[in-house]
Amino acid sequence: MGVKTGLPDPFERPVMLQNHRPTAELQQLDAAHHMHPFTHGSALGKKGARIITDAQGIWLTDSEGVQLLDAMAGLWCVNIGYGREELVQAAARQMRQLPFYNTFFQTSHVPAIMLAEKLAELAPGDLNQVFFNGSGSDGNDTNIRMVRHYWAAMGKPEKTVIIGRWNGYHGSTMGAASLGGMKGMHSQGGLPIPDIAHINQPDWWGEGGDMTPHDFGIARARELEAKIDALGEDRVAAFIAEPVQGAGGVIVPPESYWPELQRICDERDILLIADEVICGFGRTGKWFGSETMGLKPDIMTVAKGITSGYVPLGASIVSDRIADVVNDIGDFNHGYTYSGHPVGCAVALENLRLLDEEGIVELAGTVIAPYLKKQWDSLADHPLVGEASMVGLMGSLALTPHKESRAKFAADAGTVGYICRERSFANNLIMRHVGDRMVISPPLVITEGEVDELIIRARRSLDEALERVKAEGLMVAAS
Ligand code: PXG
Repeated sequence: MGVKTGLPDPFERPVMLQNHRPTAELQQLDAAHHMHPFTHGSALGKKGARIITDAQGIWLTDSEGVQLLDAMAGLWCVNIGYGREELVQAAARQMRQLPFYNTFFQTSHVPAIMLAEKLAELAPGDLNQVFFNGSGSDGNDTNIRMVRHYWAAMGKPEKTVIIGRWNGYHGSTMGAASLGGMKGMHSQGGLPIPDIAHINQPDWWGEGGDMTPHDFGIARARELEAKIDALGEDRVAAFIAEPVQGAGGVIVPPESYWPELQRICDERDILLIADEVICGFGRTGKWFGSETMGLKPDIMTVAKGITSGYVPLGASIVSDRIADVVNDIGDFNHGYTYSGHPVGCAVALENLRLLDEEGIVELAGTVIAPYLKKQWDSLADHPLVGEASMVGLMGSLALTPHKESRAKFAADAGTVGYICRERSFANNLIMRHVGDRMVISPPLVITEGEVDELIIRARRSLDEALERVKAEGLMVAAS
């Protein structure tokens, strides 16, 4: 029934295939009633969605009983892997005891208190106070309001502009999508909101031209300085960035980049918001991307890996410097019904306990990440691959028709990436494409044997994609 992986069967229990309607019927109902995010709905309706029914470890099973290697950890979030009964029990216990209570009107509850303490302990520096959100997007909306409120409380109400980066991703709400630099998102629904600005990303492979990576990293960081000068320092509240861009294609900045940005933020009194929604909780090989990349944020946005995706939860982890002012000035008129949801907090606590006590983050960073990097780097010799990058357990391949010149394809961006992604799905490997970059972010619990299997499937997918790209006459560089 399942596809042979060459590995021991990762399932400890039989795959349940009989508990749902036939695939075609499910696809029909999906097309009729379910609107998918970031999807051309009617095109998907014609093709039919792949329906996932079951998961264990790093393996998914679809409605036809086929096993897929999930090299994306769901959506960059299932850090602990699928099927951890301890998280199920934590949720069930909490639902029985206190399924919901709010934290608005001078009340609190044990899971929120314990999780806030744990996050303060894990987070670097003086990031000691926590505002709970439901997701990464509404976390970044919290941050917009909090930093503007902070500066107003400091007697500088004109410091409202927040600078983000083109091709950065911070979520899908009006505020978060405005902070992000996805032009396809800005073109729908009247974005960006006022007082948001953007600078260019540190993508040396794609945009570095003849510069060395070092010089390019410095130049891209200094765009922040130039933007602050152009806007006026007294207008700029904060700079927001992912320590390593995820949704933008796993863009690993040159080493010179973050130290220079940190210098600029410090010298110009600009708050630094690190969006750790993907990078947090072990993804980069340490607990937070800020540690891996050496930055000292004033606020960190976290979500996804905080619960390993088992239930939704997000948080803004805030420095004492900001939180003390916000707490003192009066009411902060902001919050969500599900801020600090007890079930989310209970699952997060159990998830963080396991990541910590089982040494999952430690092992991922010191053993699995170097092994994955070595194997992933071996794909750089493939004729379709220009650059292989990997930080911790997030990696990308830049596809190119001509390695030496780092050329882009003449075909529309994403045409070749999509072909490679289709071949990858055909080989039962979930590997995404972002334009013409292939990206992975497997669960932290992936084993060395499973890494080998991932690489075998990725290479096979690249081979098949190359064949098709050549056959369709697409192996042509843009002029
Ligand atoms: N910040 C970052 C850095 C993210 O990656 C968000 C904020 C928003 O989080 P929520 O929980 O509101 O989705 C994200 C989300 C993709 C993809 O295609 C990436 C995300 C979400 C959906 C798709 O890579 N990241």
